[in-house]
Amino acid sequence: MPYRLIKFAFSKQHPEAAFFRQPAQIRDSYDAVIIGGGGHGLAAAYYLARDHGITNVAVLERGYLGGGNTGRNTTIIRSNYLTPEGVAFYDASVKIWENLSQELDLNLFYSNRGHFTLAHTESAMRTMRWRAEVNKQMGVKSEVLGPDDIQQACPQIDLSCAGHAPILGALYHAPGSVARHDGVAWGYGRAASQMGVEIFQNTEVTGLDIRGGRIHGVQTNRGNIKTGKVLSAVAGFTPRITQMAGIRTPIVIHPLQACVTEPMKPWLNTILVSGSLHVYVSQSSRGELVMGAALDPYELHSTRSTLDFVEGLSSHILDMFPFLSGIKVVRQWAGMADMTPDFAPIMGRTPVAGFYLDAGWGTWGFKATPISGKTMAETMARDQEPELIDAFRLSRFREFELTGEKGAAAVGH
Ligand code: FAD
Ligand code: PYC
Repeated sequence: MPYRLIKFAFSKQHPEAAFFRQPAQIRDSYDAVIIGGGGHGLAAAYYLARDHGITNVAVLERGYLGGGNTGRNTTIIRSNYLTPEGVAFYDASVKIWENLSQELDLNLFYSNRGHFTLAHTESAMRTMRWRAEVNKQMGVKSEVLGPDDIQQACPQIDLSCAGHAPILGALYHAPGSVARHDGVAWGYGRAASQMGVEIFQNTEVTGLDIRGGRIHGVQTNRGNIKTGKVLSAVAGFTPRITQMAGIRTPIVIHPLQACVTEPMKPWLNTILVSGSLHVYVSQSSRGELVMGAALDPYELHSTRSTLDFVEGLSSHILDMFPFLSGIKVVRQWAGMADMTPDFAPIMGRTPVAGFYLDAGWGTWGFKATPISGKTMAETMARDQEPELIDAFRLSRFREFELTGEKGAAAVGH
């Protein structure tokens, strides 16, 4: 071990700046309180400060930053959605992602790989053509490719999938990328903190002070805070917070599991998703294969992992890549996905004045982190949603105006 490191460890002075300020005391009041220190909550805090000059903000996180779905996801970033509203929204996010490392001055390992959604049936091919056309109309690079192109991009794949489900083609989306998930939370947190935002970990919101149809503050395990603006950005915990607010949403929570293998030499340059086999895979910068599958099929507020999941996933991955049979899965985990009936998020104002909701991110919200932070900050600052998120308003459910993204939101739905 280098002498300098030993000296540093035993020194009483550790000059490295903390990643972000952690004030010992929570103040009695703030201009805005954000519940949830995941990517979305921290990004909203950052854009509130950067774009709207609102810096008297507290972010309250019941655990540690990025410890929710932000630090549990498989980091796929893309904008090849099905509805024009979805494509425009996620494309705006991709554009921010492209320069986010520079903006936050932190290497987020943003890595452009290209994204293949494999089609094994004629009806899946039809959806791919549909998505490609919508994407092209919106200026987003997506096209339908045939089996030869897939084989060329990924020579290791068995296109017959062990004869179970031969691959007929794919939707190829050149902007498809991956990034380092926890870095995103830390990057936004640090940048927000540098502008004056206060971040409190181990601080849980336990109640909301709502009187006369308006928010007046929050109760926490560390005392009460007065504020006229509250954002709930708590993903899998959303039903608990909306219950405190007396608001009904159609969100239900399902576990979503994922796993990684031991590291291998780089061989997979692209992101591959198979809707029919219900699996997806990419290779991380550390060489691990990052893999996931469809949602667990029942509602559950839990982050437990199951053997069923790795068994099912492994058998389908081996259909595509039989040569992986000797490779070990070294870690698995789960998050709580806040699912909406139309697979689109819920963003904006609510029936409680000053209480804003950023939820319904299910299996698809990591890629939206930058644009959701930006648009929710604007909504809070102006008390009015930007047009970009109009299709995601809560009232769409009672208006029967759903934003149907089921065919594009993730795998195997
Ligand atoms: P979170 O990161 O969950 O943050 C919410 C925070 O709120 C948590 O830290 C929680 O502790 C805190 N909190 C909750 N209640 C309270 C309270 N009462 N008081 C204070 N704090 C509270 N999306 C993609 O785009 N691409 C993918 O490849 C992808 N893969 C996924 C794979 C898995 C296995 C999972 C689980 C999800 C995946 N997602 C993916 C979805 C994505 O992870 C989420 O939609 C996104 O991370 C949500 O971010 P968030 O900041 O809203 O929520
Ligand atoms: O949103 O692309 C996605 C995704 C893939 C797996 C989970 N979410």
